Amino acid sequence: MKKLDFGLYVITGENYHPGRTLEEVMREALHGGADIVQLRHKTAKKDELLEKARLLRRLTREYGVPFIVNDDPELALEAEADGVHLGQEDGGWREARERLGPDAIIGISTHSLEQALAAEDAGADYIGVGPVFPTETKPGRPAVTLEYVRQASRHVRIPWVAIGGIGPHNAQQVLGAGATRLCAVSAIVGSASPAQACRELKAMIAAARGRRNGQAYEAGR
Ligand code: 3NM
Repeated sequence: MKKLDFGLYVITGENYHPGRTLEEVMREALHGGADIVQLRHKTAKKDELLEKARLLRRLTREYGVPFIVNDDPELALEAEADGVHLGQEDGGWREARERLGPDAIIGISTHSLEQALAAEDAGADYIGVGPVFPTETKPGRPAVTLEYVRQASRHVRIPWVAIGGIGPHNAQQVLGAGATRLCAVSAIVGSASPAQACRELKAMIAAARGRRNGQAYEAGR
């Protein structure tokens, strides 16, 4: 059984803080505590993607965290990634599992509880729940609001991560709605200090988990 034990999920995106490189921002993010990393670069061509994937594979190995590739099971294989993340439009979940094998991590984006339950049935290892807030990183996709986060916290049994417009300024609301894992792109890679942004989010996740365990403990007495 795969153990997916992450709190903070960082996706590369394409818009780093001015003057910064992918390697710099992701090294900082890892240094600041990113627990899992995904390469998502919608405009890069195949060789450029492979080069970025190899760089991230090297960095994530150095820090001992899983590395996921967006959309492309073949690229995941070629770059020796730990898995692939697929959107609703990408479909091909079963094909990805067949291609990558039982040990690969397969994540699926979901935008409703119905999609979440279908992804669970399809054998996803984790799902994304979002976009919680409107975000320019995924334009045109309406926000699912905190309501879907609340539903996920009640009904989803596999690991799920809240995503979309989340940063240190609003993470508390998302954690308050029941999330225990957060994913961010712009709040981290667009920050002047990705390491600091990660540390802040990790501290908030840890505090929320602590409160929850405390409550469960008290409720159980
Ligand atoms: N997927 P930011 S929202 C890549 O809801 C992505 O499935 C989403 O970027 C989903 O942290 C999103 O900059 C963008 O808002 C997240």
